[in-house]
Amino acid sequence: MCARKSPRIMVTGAAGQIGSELTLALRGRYGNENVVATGHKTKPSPKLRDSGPFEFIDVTRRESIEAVVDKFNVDTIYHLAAILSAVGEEKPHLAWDVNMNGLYNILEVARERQGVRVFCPSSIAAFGPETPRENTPQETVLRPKTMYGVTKVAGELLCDYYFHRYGLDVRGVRYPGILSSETPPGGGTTDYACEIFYEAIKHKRYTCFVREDTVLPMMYMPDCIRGAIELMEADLSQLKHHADFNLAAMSFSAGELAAEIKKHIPELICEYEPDFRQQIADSWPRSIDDSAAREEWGWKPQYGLEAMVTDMLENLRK
Ligand code: AKB
Repeated sequence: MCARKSPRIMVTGAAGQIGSELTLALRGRYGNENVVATGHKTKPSPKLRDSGPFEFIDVTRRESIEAVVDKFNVDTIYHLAAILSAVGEEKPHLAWDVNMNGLYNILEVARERQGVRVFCPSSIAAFGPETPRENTPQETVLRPKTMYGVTKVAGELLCDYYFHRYGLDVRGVRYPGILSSETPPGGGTTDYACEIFYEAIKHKRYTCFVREDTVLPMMYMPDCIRGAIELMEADLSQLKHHADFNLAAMSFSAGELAAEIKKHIPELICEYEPDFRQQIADSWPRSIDDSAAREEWGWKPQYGLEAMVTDMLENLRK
């Protein structure tokens, strides 16, 4: 029996919250030398830098993507480089440039080389205030009110266009807020759910920038990574959707999260001072129907609130 050829992977945004852990998981699965991590300005952690190739690129410049894809003979791109919702509201032009022109360049580089596959995450930010907020369906109103959300909807449509028009195998999920202990998130609305852990351990006090009763869908990093890899390994012929799979794991309010952490750190004091991010959070779903992902490629989350909090605190204390 001949061994299956390992994919040759490039990860953009590899120094970011998801990228840093996804790159290591991909290297563990497919071999260190088969996964090239790329970043823009953020310096890679020693773990990332020393475990395999790392290159600096700017996704808004197509030549810089092409150089790495050709140098490493890349056949699969996990495109994570993006500006998130909160920074996107402060810098909407930058968000459009990085998220839209960056994605367009990635898709064009993949199209021109034929056979290059792409993973591009979307987000719950693709939804808006007119979308049903409970158990948000796969097929529903997509009228986001943030620039980040606009780029996510347009990105989903662009990816689907490339699939139907050029046969490009491009896949993606609508991620909820992601919780992780390795690299802090930056510039998102769901960042409070990570920040509270760091502050609870360091200062036993946290001022949360959304109201206590704010409920959002969330996911723990091991599920987030498994979701990306499982979708990319799924049989294409089984997929009816491509770049827009709803994906869910758990939903909780900021107050419920603080209460769960307090079970481990009883001295924790959490206060609530909502800022401009409250309005963004209020425009997003509270829970997600991910039955299409379950049916088409067998998605099943493993972590709920309790298990995630226990594991996060254990990792952060290490
Ligand atoms: C953000 O808060 O902007 C992101 C997201 C939900 O896509 N974490």
